[in-house]
Amino acid sequence: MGRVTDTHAAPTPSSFAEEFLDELHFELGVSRETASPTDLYVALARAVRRHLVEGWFDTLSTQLGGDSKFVAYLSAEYLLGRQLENALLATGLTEVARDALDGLGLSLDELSEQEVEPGLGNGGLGRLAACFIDSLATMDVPAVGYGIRYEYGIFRQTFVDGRQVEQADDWLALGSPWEIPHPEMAVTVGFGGHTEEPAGTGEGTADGAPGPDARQWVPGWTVEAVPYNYLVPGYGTRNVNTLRLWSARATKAFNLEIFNSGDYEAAVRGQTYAENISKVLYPEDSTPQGKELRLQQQYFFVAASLADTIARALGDGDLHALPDRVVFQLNDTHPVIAIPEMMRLLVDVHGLGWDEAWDLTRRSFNYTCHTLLPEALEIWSVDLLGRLLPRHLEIIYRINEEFLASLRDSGGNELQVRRMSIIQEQPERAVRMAYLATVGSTKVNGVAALHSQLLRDAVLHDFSDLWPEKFTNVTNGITPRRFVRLANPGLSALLDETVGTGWVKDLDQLRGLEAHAEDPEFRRGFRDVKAANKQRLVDLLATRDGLHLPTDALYDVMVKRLHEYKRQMLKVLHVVTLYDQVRSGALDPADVTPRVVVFGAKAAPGYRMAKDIIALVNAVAATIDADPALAGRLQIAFPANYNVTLAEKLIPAADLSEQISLAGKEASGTGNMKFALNGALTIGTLDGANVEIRDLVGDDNFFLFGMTEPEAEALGQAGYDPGSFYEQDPALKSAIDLIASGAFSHGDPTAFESIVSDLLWKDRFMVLADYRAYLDAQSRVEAAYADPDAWTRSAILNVARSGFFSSDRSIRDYLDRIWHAPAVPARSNG
Ligand code: DL6
Repeated sequence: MGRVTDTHAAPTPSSFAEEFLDELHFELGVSRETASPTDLYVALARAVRRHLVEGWFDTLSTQLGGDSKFVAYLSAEYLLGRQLENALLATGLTEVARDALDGLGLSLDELSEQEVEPGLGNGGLGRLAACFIDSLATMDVPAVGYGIRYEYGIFRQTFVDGRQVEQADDWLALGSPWEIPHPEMAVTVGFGGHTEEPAGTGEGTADGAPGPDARQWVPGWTVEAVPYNYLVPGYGTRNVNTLRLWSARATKAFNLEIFNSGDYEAAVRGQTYAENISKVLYPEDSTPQGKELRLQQQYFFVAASLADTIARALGDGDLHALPDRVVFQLNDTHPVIAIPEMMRLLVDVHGLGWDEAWDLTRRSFNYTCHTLLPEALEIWSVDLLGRLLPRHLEIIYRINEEFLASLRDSGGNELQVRRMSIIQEQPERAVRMAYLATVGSTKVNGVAALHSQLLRDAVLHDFSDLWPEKFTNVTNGITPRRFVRLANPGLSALLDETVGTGWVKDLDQLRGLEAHAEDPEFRRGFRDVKAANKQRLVDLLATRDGLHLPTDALYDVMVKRLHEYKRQMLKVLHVVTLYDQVRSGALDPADVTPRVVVFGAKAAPGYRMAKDIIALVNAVAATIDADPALAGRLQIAFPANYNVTLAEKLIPAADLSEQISLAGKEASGTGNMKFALNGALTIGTLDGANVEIRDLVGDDNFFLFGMTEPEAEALGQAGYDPGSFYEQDPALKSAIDLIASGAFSHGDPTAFESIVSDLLWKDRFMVLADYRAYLDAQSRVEAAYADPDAWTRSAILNVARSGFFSSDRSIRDYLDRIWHAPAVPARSNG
């Protein structure tokens, strides 16, 4: 299903070819003969974008004309993936474009390969934001995604001697045909300076006098935030929403002043400093970066977005209508500085009284928490905050003072007051951003049922005792457009034939597949799709990474950021154990289920242990490759630079999805959903959304293992001793000893010492405690895989029962439980 965007005649291959050539000749200024593949891709992208613009104008005029409420989604990350195929799908132009290009002797598929994906996110959190804006557009919800246009996205990963080496992701080197810059709409953002008594600046008060609680912030320096619009087309609708990413530019006044003084070098330095703000994405996903620049980034995009939002929602209208016209969703703590910024705008700029402003602010904001790791809860030292955002710090102090006073008034004791204070005192005075978000929001949600429960019971437990009604859950979801319709055309065709085409917008319709799980003919078709997807992957990895892989094997896939809590190490120990057993003669290679273990993972550049684990995976891969005994039986494939584009090829080929984090550590996971929806069976712990996946797909169609969260917690409390697990399990001992012996490092026993000693003496995420259960579960996998019919039945049921994990459902839940913003379908003005 596409749409005819224009009121003009629907494009034909020949009219589209004309538009394409028009772009190439007149916009890019190159001839067909001299055009490079990139030129051709850019011209194609721009020709496709033309067909989004009219729907976008209609959406804007519909949404801005009425008195609808809109969602302002504030996220420091959007991991968008490639845009071209998605835009073609949304406009219904895929075949037209293909035919048009064919006619010119060009290939759509080849040109699509030219696109460099915008990697403006680290992992799950950023990809979730991308899925959400897709669903919001598809469901006609007035919404703007706000974020940062990083000049360099997530680093490109290469391996040198098996170790990760990072390269800058210069994704804008050849320009981006998808963005529309609006330098004329730049917003000025201040930093530093001091605060003082205001002198008659209350713009919002009738007489221009400052409001009663106002202070005047005199920033020390400013930058301009230039908006770049990205069009976000809905699927099967005229609606095209906006993603607005901000880019930093030095202010003209700033430059001019120094230029006039003749100090050109200083001018350039100043410009560089200002523009650094949107230069690079912080390559972290679960540890805070105590970097000033990071805080600058956060405030930069939040301040610009709030100014933009207020203008959009209210124009010159009444500020008191704010919560009825806009709802802000804080995607994790990165944008939480928006809360004091909103207070500053209302109190200092618009002259409202503090209480009134606080009421409006609290009613407008909501906060999503995405973590359970204490070290991932952002804090900012008051020193830094005071230096960079002095007025915001004052506001935070007052919010805290009033909050703590209310706690005391309602009988809270001093211990409780100290625990709940937004300001931590030790080891340094710092602002706890998750607490600020909780106090300043109407609703706080976790991202899977278990996660939301653990937020209530542990991470934010004092707050949930105080305000039980504030806490809710919205389980994450993924867009079926990108992750099934585009990524898995074979499965999509089978689904269309079997349940009709409505599933793309209403994923619950996949339930209709259940009846076919018993049909041998359907199973055969389903198996053929999987086999074709494996072939597609094998071909890709041969050209992309020079890997030679069999298709006739169990594809066992673990792709996600490299983090100890996700436990890639457990997977490594499984592979090492198989290798060890074959090597020692305990296992006949003929009894090993042919298996390709695929890893995909980036490690944060400063995360030593994660990088060591990457090196170990590559070392084990090389050793196994070199051993003829395992040829055709066991192989590790670790393609470098795992990203959205690669995920779209890997996930549809997978048989087994590895979701093996220590229970109680993965907030949700979204890869787990993508795999299930593409017919992979999960081997997993009761962690994050695995719990809901298992409930829905059925215990028989999921390989469960490992401790539960309470069991892991209890083991930790009792004093976890990994060494005792090592001593008691000969296979485990032998696998670890093999790594320690240098068998994977050319005899060098020191190469992986850090990993071995951490496992034996610390093992924070209890890899050793879950090892035996994991191996047993892998034996169950092998037994099940030996019966292709039963396996396929389970895989089909995974697909049929995963409709719940559509991000459309997540958005419906946000709308019902948090946002209360009705859909407003775009009206055609043509
Ligand atoms: O909610 C999206 C995604 C979850 O699926 C993952 O489980 C979780 O680890 C991830 N969280 C982060 C945390 N970043 N910070 N802070 O990336 O969110």
